[in-house]
Amino acid sequence: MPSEHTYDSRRLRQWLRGDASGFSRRDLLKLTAAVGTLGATTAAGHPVDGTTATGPAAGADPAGPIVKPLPPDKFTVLGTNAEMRWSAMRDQGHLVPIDRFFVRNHTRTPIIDAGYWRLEVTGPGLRGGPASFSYRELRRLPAETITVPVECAGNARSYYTSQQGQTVTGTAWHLGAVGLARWRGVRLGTVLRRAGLSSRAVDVLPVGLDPHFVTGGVDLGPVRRPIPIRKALNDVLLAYEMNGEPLPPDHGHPVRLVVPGWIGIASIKWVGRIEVSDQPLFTPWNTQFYRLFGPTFPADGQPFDEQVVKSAFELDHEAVLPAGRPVRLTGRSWSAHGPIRTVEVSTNGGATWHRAHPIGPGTGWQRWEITVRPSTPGRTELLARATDVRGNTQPDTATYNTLGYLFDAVVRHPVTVA
Ligand SMILES: Nc1nc2c(c(=O)[nH]1)N[C@H]1C(S)=C(S)[C@@H](COP(=O)(O)O)O[C@H]1N2
Ligand SMILES: [Mo]
Repeated sequence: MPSEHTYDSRRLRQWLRGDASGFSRRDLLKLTAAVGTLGATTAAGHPVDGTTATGPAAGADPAGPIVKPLPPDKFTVLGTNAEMRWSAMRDQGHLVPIDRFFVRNHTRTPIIDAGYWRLEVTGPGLRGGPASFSYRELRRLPAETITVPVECAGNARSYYTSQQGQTVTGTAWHLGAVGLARWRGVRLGTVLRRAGLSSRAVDVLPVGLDPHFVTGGVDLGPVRRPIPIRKALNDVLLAYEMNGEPLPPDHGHPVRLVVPGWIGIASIKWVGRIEVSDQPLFTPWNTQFYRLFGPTFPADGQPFDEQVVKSAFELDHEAVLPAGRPVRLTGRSWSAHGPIRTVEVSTNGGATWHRAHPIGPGTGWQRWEITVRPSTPGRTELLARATDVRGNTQPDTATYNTLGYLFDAVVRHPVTVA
């Protein structure tokens, strides 16, 4: 079995030769000519799309793109998306509660009745014809529970601009486009095997039932991004519960994918169809978006799937800390590659660093705390830098890419000591 990276490079060569299924290089060039831009949203986070309701997804129409309440002490709304405010996580437990979990919608949350919903599994990567599963049938298959984060590839994107002075397109997230939940569901591999998986299967394409994504007047179809069969059979879950509750509408009701360690776009919500191919698949979500473009990357962009290491204080920007008194700072660090080993904190813009104390067992989603005594009144910056057990750490500068993905640098968190 080739590694994912080798597979991605081979798939890219095939795509460049025009050997593509689903979304060809010619399609992309036509689209780029028509749209003239690669961003899905403007820097201010406003979608540049119109939305069309299609198919079984179009039920009762909620007032806005997101159904659940978005109180301002828990969320910052960015276009069709809502970012978690990290101050809302202070002294919360290990999980991010649903009432503060971020939402990333390309268009809007569809209302889907689980009683009528079906999962269709189709394509030449199956031995026989298509298979179909009802919600009840899925729930009767062997269940598994995993506790993993979902994190947008563009989380922390705004710091490319505010810290590095670089122009990027896409939703201007701070650090709140991430959340850890306990997901329960059935393994994708179990469902694919029951559907009659063939040894010729190469890619698995989950397709969302939300409205088509339309940008610059071009209909890009339903939100969908292929997953190589090796990953699909390894640890991917078709989840129907989140933190012990039925999956809420905004997070993919009735069923979504959860793809551990990979960027959020892999975890397709409201999945209605899964196509199993016998050749590499292409969609705008693995050619035009969610690729690394920029001076240090190949001209046609570098594919990527995995998340990086980040840290956040459970504190608002511009918070005021009392001078000369002990202040307990809390935060969390996370890595897709293993447990967090150390977290260092600086309260003077990086001049000196101190070890934070872990709260709870060492995992890839680590709570921590540190008591500091800021003395000099005035503005300063808090910094937190995590390192995981494999030695992955947070650099001072993130590698620039035009779409602003994978910002892993240490974030400079502005506060005032008074
Ligand atoms: N069908 C569908 N799936 C989707 C999306 C979407 O817009 N439509 N957004 C993706 C992106 S970019 C992210 S980061 C995650 C966000 O999951 P959440 O909204 O549950 O936090 O869902 C992914 N799955
Ligand atoms: Mo995302």
